[in-house]
Amino acid sequence: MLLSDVLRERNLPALTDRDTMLDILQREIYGFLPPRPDAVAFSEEVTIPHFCGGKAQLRRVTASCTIGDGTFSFPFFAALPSADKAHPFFIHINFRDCVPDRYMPTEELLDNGFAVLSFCYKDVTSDDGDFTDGLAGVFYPDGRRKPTDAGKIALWAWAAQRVMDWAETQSGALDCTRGIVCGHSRLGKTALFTAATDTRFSIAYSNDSGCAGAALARGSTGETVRDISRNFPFWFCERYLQYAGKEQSMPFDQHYLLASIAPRCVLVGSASEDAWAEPLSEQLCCLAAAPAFPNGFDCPDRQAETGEAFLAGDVGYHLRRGTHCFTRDDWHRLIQFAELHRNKHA
Ligand code: GTR
Repeated sequence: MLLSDVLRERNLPALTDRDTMLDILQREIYGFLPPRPDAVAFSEEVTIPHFCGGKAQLRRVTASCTIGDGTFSFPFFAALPSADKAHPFFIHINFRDCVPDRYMPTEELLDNGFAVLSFCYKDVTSDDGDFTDGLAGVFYPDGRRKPTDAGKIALWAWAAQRVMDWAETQSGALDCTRGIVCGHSRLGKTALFTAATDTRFSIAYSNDSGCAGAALARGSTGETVRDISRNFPFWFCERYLQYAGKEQSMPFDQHYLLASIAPRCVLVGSASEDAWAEPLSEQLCCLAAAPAFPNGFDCPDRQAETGEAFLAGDVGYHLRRGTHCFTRDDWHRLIQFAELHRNKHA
């Protein structure tokens, strides 16, 4: 089975320019990213001065954002290596606020020369239909949205961009030409949207993000637009819900999301037993987005075998053995990809 033949049968809308794709993605799927805050201030405390036996310092930072007459604060953590130089770094949008965490082997990431910034998405706004909670309540005081207003994914992405604002104030310790945003599953969708809408990120990594993330909707045998819009309508803008069961009429598909990250780099990770996120539709999405990137997708014209990784192009893909999870193997692929593409955008 040739990958290119399968892709042709999916009958996707053609790629277009980034501004147009971003406009469509925001209007039709995620809602428009809210504007930057009028001001953002940071306060920090060192929570563990000799983290991992002195390899790093662990700080808890609070970002306080002024938005019109309102304010919104949320915490994040920064594990900063002790070595006196500017490090590449991950901004990991996480399910929990633990450092380390079962999805985040912090010490190992430090050992590979990366700083690790992370926050818990629920500290930004709840993962449900309550739009009065947290950041949502600042933008929508009565909890009601217009059809193209931001859903929860766009609000979590907005917060990841505030962590990047802080990183830019740390020029001695962090190399902002090498900021990487990453996340798993719903937070993989969020990582892709974060980098698509903010060119400061040099790499985005989506792990098992699936439907409305890195998987094409047309022809998917995993989660469908109907499934996701029934179970998680609040992740999206209201207009997305009209496409349940009508994938063929969507004026976009998920390759627009990957292509909006170009000319920067994006890595997509799938897991062999994760049929819900659907590895084949994720790999096909990489192939469909490739023309937007200077160094495309360096992949043979066939489906990946379990354990394979195609990391040489600006779009990378890997297929890990196992189930839906953000594992050390996934992080190793991401580190490999980041090292290969380290001098691209400096
Ligand atoms: C599932 C959802 C997926 C994925 C996953 C997760 O229930 O259907 O789209 O986002 O949750 O985030 O763990």
